[in-house]
Amino acid sequence: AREGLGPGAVALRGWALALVPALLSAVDQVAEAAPFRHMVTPGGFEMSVAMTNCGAAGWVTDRHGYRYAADDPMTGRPWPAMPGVLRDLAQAAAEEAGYPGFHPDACLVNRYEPGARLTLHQDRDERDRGHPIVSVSLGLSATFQFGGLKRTDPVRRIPLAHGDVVVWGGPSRLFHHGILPLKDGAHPLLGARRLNLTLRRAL
Ligand code: MD3
Ligand code: FE
Repeated sequence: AREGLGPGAVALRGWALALVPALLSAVDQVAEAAPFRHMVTPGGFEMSVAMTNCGAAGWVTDRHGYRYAADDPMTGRPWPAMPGVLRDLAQAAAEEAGYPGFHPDACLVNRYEPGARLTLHQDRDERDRGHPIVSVSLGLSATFQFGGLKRTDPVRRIPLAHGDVVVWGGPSRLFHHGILPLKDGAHPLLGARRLNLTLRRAL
C-alpha cells in the first residue's frame, strides 16, 4: 500500500519485512569490512549516530566538510560492494513509488542507540538531486521530522517503524528532515537499536 508523505515522497509500510534476515546479514557483512564509526562534523562535533557505507561511493564528514568518497578513510580501502539485496530492494521500491530506472551507487548505514539523533538538515551532497533516495528502517521505531524547503517551514512528525521503506523524490527530495532522539526500548531482533539504510545515486 502506497502512502503519500509529501510531494514525491511515498511510504511503503512494512515493505522490507520479508527481507529482514537478508538485510541484517548484509549489514553485518558490510560492518565487518567497514566498521561503524562516529564521524566528526565540520564544526568539530562527533555525531551521535554511528555510520558506515557500501557501494562505489560512501558519505563521509570530517573537519574539512561533507562529501562522497570512494575509499573508507578509516581503513584506506574502497567501501565494500553494495550487496545485491540492497540494490534490488531499492530499485524495486523506487519503481513501486513511480521512479523506474533507479540504480543506487551509495548506501549509507546509520545506527542509532538510545539518545542518538539527527538534527534537521537537507541532503545536498549528491551530484544529481533529481534521483530519489530510498530509505529502509529496521529495529526500534523513530520519530522522523519532515519539514519543507526552508529551514523555518513547519515540521511534521512521522513514525518510521521496522520494515518501513520510504522513497523520497520530487520536491520532497530537498525538504529539511531529521530524527528525534531515539527512545530506549528493546526490539526482538535488534535490541536497543535502530538501523536506517539510505540508498542513493551519489555520483
Ligand atoms: C527526506 N537519515 O541519512 S531516513 C540521512 O533515519 C537521513 O537515518 C535519516 O536523513 C535516518 O541523510 C532519515 C529518511 C530520509 C532520508 C533521506 C532524505 C528522508 C529524506 C532525503 C531528502 C528528504
Ligand atoms: Fe538526510
